Amino acid sequence: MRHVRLRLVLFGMASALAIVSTATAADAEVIQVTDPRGDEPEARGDILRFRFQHGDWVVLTLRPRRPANPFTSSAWQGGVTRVEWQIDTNGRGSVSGWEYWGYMDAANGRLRAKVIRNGGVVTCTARASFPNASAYQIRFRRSCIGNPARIKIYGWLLYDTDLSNRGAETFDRFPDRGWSSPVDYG
Ligand SMILES: [Ca+2]
Ligand SMILES: [Ca+2]
Repeated sequence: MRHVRLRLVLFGMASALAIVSTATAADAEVIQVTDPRGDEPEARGDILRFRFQHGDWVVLTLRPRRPANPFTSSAWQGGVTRVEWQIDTNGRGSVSGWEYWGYMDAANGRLRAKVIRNGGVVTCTARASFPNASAYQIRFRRSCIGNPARIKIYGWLLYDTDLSNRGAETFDRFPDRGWSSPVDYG
């Protein structure tokens, strides 16, 4: 009897795991793209990979060649280091035709992130993080950008190499030109 119950528990766990992995695949389309190594010579400003996930939560992640801890590094905390993501939600994407943008920067030992509608209205405070001490990430609910069917994105990483010198920030764009492939809500 005890063994039967244990098997049922295990079976139940396996089913739950299967559902979780199916749900993850079905709920969000994800694209992962590489960015050229060295198109920005400064390693801390050079994006190697970016990832967009479009489920009930939109999760935007990019990985630089050499991460700088945004909670502690002076380039983030004292400088103008930041990531910006331009977001097209209506598919009419001329590069200037974005409907929303999001950013991540840092000050006072904290990370900050917001989503803003073209025109300047803040629609959400996003959650910023530094996952695995290797990537910069923001996440926000899909409703912050009007629950679109698909999104396209481009953006950039600015890294402040000299806090005493205004304008001394690196620039790496992702993708290098135009928009990303569309990312459907799945
Ligand atoms: Ca790059
Ligand atoms: Ca690039």
